[in-house]
Amino acid sequence: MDLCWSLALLLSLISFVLSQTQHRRFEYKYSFKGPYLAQKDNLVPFWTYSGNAIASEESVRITPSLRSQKGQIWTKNPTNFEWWEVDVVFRVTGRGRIGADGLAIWFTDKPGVEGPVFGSSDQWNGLGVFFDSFDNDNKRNNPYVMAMVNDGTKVYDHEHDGLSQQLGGCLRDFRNKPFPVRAKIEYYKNVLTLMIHNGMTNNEKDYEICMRAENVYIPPSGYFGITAATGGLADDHDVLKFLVTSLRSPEEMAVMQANAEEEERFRREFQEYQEKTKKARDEYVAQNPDSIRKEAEEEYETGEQRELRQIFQGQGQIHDLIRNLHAKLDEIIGRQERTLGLVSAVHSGMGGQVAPTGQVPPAQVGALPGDTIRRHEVDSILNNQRDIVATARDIKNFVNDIHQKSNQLLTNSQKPQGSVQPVGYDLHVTLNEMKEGLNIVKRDLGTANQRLTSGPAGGCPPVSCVSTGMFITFMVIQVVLLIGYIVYRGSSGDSEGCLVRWFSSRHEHFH
Ligand SMILES: [Ca+2]
Ligand SMILES: [Ca+2]
Repeated sequence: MDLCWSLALLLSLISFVLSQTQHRRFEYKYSFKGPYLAQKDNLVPFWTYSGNAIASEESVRITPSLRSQKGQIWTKNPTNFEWWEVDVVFRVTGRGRIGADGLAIWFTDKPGVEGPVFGSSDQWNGLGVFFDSFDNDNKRNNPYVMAMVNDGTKVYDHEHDGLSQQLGGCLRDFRNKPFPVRAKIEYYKNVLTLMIHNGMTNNEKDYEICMRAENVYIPPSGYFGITAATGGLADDHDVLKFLVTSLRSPEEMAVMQANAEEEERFRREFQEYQEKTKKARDEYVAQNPDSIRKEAEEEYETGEQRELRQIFQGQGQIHDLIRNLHAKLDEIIGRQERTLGLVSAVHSGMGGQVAPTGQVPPAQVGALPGDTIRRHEVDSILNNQRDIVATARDIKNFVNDIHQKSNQLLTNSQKPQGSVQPVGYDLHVTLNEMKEGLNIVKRDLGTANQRLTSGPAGGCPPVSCVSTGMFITFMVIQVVLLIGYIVYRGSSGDSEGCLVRWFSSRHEHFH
């Protein structure tokens, strides 16, 4: 019986997981990407472009960076799937610190025509995702990315950058990035999600969520488009890739699989299309060998480009490190919260049992991890703090002293040279010092004298003292000897030098 239940549970779990996984298919008829984006007739397969847009092999320049330009590119056919994901890779570049006006990605019931909303017509029916470069309402909140749904009645509030009309959005600087910026828009089961890759790294996974909204209703079938406009200020708006993936729920897939021929036909067509494109590309290269050379040249970089690349690589590494740190910090915070939860659980358990209010908890509780700091620890911390405060005060006094002295020195050095004042001051100080020194000597002598008179020996200590009579006798003998020696050396000359030498040697000896 138990086995039956677990099996049933497992099966329901599997069916739940399956119901959540969507079937994805790349829709090449609603996409474009390089190389060989625009073919030799300058047309983009399955797309039409107009206005100031220019298609090249690598990208579609929706507007060049010239004033008052408008460009559009729209799919030729409406979609035959309800849910989808669009991945748009683009660059907005301009020489100005501020750019204008911006770029819009559309999904509407019919293709737009040239108009006031980022190059397309107003009062559309469907979704618009705007990359608004210019701050019209001067709220310092641009470049801004936002999504707006319109049922064909609303007029876009250009003056306030559509702030009150948006479904959601985020502040992102998408201009002048080292790598292309990417936007991923997913519309699945009436949930709209917008993810932005800010173009600071070359890592395709660096998407961040910009907005998400539920209960979003737009036409089930429509046209994809991308338009742009410039104003008084201008940017290049270049789209490198526009990739559409259809998303089908397992129920829809079940219906589709019943019609397996349809799927097989799509697969065959896509294969043929890829082969045809490759052939056309090869032909083009055969006719224009210069294009290959140009690509090879682009592999070389100038010193400036290299420096920039290195800076961005370094920045990318820092970015990665910060992200790792962030993850670790989150982990630590998680652990801490778990620990705190455990501790509070233990605490509340103990509190209920042994620590009634108003009573000192027993010592046992002190051993628990949730215990607070104890009295003697508090005392020791307080004592330490007092010591630190006292030391700090000493240091402060010392510093004040030094400050005063240095001030004195400074005032002295600032006084004009040649005046009598500094000399007088020095003299004064020296005199004072001498006076003080003399005082110290006097005091020391006084103390020594006192000690001698009050000492237990009374007079001379018995060993090292010589009586006055003995000393005088010794001196007399020495003088006599000295005179005798001088008389003796007088005849041989140079008595003076010898006398000095002898005297100094005696002197040392005496000491
Ligand atoms: Ca604007
Ligand atoms: Ca604004």
